[in-house]
Amino acid sequence: MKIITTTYIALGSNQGEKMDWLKKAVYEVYKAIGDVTRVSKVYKTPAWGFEGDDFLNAVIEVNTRFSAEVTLEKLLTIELQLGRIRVENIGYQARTIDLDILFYGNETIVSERLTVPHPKLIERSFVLYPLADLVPNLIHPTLNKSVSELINNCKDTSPIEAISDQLQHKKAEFRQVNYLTIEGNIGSGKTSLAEMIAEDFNGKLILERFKDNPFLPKFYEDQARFAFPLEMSFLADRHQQLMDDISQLDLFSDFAISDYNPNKSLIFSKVTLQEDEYALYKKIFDIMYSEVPKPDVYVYLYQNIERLLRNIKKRGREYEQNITPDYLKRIHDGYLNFFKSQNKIDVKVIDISDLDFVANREDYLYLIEKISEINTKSLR
Ligand code: PH2
Ligand code: MG
Ligand code: MG
Repeated sequence: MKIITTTYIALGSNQGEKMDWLKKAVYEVYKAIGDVTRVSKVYKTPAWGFEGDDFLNAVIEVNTRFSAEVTLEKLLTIELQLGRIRVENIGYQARTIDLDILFYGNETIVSERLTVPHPKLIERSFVLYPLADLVPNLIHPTLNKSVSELINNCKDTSPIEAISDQLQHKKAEFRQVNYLTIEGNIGSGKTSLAEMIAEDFNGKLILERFKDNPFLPKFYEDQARFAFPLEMSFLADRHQQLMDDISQLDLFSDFAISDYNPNKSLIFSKVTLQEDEYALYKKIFDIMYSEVPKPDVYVYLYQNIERLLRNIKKRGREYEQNITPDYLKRIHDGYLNFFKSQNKIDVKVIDISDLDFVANREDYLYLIEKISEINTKSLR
């Protein structure tokens, strides 16, 4: 999972309802790129480098999981959405909205499409002043000067004045419960989603440890022979881990989020074990889990088999590559049957077959909203 990078983006408009364009841009950046954590004052500035209407300029701080290149791509899309028309080869033009990456973490990037930090940043007071509202002490990674120092060295003397109208920051909201579980079939993306939510909303992440289970590769080779030791081994591991994690819930996290639930053991065992083996297994399970805390909210991500297989291929764990569509189907049916047979836990199935919450932030925001709705209801 890509970690979050803080980027500073310059906004400029000198056409139409300029303030509205800036506000719309903040919202679109929030939806497509990441939380807009802080906003500068808005400045009125004369057109710099060409004859044209005055500008409104501002800078926003954005936390994003997208690379600088993808961020640029998404900014260009937003410019188009907000009615920007570009005519090639005639220099600067009036625009409803211009969105430029100033800094991206402390990276320096020089490619055909993109130069970061923005090469003209140091010449422009309409960029440096709003930037200094947010990060006066930020050091330019190649010039080794702070934004304040860059202002002192800047030769741009054009007038610049903050207006009274202001932008608002915009962050994703999430209604938490104490303990949330994200479940799903193999390759559904449950771990990615749990990681993203934990990171964005200060949750304690409880991830299934699966890589070090020595029976798993063997099981995918010979299911009949290795199903029972595999399930027993998962049972022991999950129990120990969950007891450790839950008992240590730290004071600094607001809630706990896991990418599995112990019941998963039953679901998989029902699929993989012989009937008599399963009966024995269930007995042990019930003894072990009678005291373990249950999640307040339990989400099941439903993904279609075709995309599960694609995801499994893409992440490339060797021992998973022989998983068959039929096995995935049986696991999925196993989950659904289990949910039907349970009246104690309240499971919410969310269909994600048309979503890509890693590539599209709007899909992620949709999921957050959905899960928050569940939280409200289940708390009533
Ligand atoms: N952007 C430009 C060229 N000139 N002048 C002002 N005042 N504000 C801008 O944002 C601006 C400009 C090219 O992007
Ligand atoms: Mg520009
Ligand atoms: Mg631009």
